[in-house]
Amino acid sequence: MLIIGEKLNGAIKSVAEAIRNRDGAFIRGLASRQLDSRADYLDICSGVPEGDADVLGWMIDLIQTDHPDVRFSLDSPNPDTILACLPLCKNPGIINSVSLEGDKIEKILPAVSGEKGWGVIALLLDETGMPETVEKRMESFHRIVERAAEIGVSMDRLYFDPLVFTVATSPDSFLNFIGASRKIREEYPDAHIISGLSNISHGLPSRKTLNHAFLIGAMMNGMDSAIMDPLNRDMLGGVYAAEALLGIDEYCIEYLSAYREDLFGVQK
Ligand code: THG
Repeated sequence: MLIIGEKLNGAIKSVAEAIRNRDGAFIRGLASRQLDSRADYLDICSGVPEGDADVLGWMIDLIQTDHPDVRFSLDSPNPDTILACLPLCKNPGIINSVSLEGDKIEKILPAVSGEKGWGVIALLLDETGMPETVEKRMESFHRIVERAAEIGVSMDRLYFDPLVFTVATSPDSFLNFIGASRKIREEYPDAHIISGLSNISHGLPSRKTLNHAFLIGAMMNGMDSAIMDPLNRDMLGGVYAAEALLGIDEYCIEYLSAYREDLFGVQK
């Protein structure tokens, strides 16, 4: 499972404050802790419309100084921000995200087609707004696959986010998510499927309980990457446990090694 650490996001109050004060030590600490908890990529999102690219550029420089091998997930609604940050990254990362909304796909896919190693998260979203059915998601999926092929971005570089809404008001939310995941996997067995874990529980109490159930359920139905909090020990444990159950962690080697490193935070 590809783990994208979600913590460096201006939507989190303490991070917003650190960004406002340009508190480098706070940002560097969060980066190091997530990498120690086996995050493969660090999502960075400023959470502000003004000076978005400056904030991300500041974070990239800070974190790369400590961790020259770090890979970023550039998370911005503004394609120009993403394009401005791309050349600042020493290592190929992931773009978060494109969709069929606006001109993102047309701006970003051509720019990354020649950039070796860069991945792209593609939301299964079109001009008509949030998808309510599996069919709508699949329509977007096929259009994105086709456009990416024309531009020269291969399937293995795309991470499809089927989108999930809170189960508080969308009772079919999870079922639609896994419905789309399964169909994608039927058509392309190696396709990458990704999601954030927190939208499912919006407006409900004990969100981590639902997020955890979502993580396991989604993994059992083809999700192979997630934007998540690797510092949440239960959640990280869930990743390793699900991989062991799915038989993709042969002899539980990764599970055992994470346990030995005390990444699950349980008593030995
Ligand atoms: N898909 C894509 N990108 C995304 C999302 C997605 N980017 C944003 C979001 N969803 C994922 N990022 C976050 C970042 C922070 C939190 C939730 C989602 C958050 N974190 C809590 C905190 O740090 O305080 C802790 C949560 C926990 O302990 O589990 O709320 O869906 N493509």
